[in-house]
Amino acid sequence: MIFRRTLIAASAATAVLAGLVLPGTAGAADKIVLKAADVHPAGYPNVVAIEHMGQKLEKATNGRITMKMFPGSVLGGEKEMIEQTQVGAIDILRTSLGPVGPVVPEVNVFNMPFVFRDEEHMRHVIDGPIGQEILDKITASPAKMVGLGWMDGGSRSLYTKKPVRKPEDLKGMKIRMMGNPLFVDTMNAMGGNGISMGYGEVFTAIQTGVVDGAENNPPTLYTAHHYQAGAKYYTQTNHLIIPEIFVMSKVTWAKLSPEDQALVKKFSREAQMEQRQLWDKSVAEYTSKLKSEGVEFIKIDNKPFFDATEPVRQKYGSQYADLIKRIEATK
Ligand code: BDP
Repeated sequence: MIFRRTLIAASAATAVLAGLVLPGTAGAADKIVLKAADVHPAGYPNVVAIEHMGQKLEKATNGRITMKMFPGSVLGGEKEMIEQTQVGAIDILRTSLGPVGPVVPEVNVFNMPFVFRDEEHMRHVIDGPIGQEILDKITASPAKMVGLGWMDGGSRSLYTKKPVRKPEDLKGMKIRMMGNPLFVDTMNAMGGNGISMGYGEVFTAIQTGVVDGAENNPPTLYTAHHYQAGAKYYTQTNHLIIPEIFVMSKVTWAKLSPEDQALVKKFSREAQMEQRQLWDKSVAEYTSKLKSEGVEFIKIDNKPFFDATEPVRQKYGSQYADLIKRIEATK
């Protein structure tokens, strides 16, 4: 009983002390620790760019706002992390736009196969008004997330246990795709069998033959070691150029002052630009590492894959015909 009373007295004292903090100086109660998360490991360009954003926030607020990064899927796969972000258990999430599609269908325009001519084109679109519109659509949707900025995810190509050069070679092959029906449709149209699966399960699935391969960019193929599970043929289909995104939980956003929100926006744009520099370096670095590990890069004419996926663009794109015209018209 005495112990209980002491505790109550102690917390009352803390409350009084908290009230004594002078205006303009940060008291313990004002401190904000942003929990950031990513499936990628420490050192990956996307993780580094978000960490730098945290350091800038810390400096600009004299240590009032800090960030703690949880890389390497320690908080779960992207689907689970999106859910945690929606309820405020994660403050900042960097995720592929793929699994955001089922939550905010409007973003699927960027998830369509061959919607961008190349990575340069994608960058111009995300940096310009269309990129901002899609971020705003996420913010305005009921998904409880604020769209902060974009990142480069390069081009996704196929990697398989047996070489693939044309759509017919994919016949009967099970290929892991990210969790979004659009991607399963894409792989089925490309000639294989699309299997929707979380990123964390792919290594074992390739190794045990549950799937015959997957698709991704070179940095992910390298850092996730999928080639070591047996997928050693990398066919340069470049079928998906999906920008990645980072978002803030609306629960967190609502707790920030307008000044803090403006800082977050400013440093988000800087993170978007910084990640790109890191990304270009990492693609070159991991491509050569993959080659030295014996991964065979197969150059192909990807037109047959482009043609095969036309029905997917029709199915998912017809409702966004104007937007697609504007994407195409972006130089
Ligand atoms: C990587 C993305 C990551 C996805 C992963 C996947 O950077 O966000 O989780 O692909 O395939 O390229 O699930």
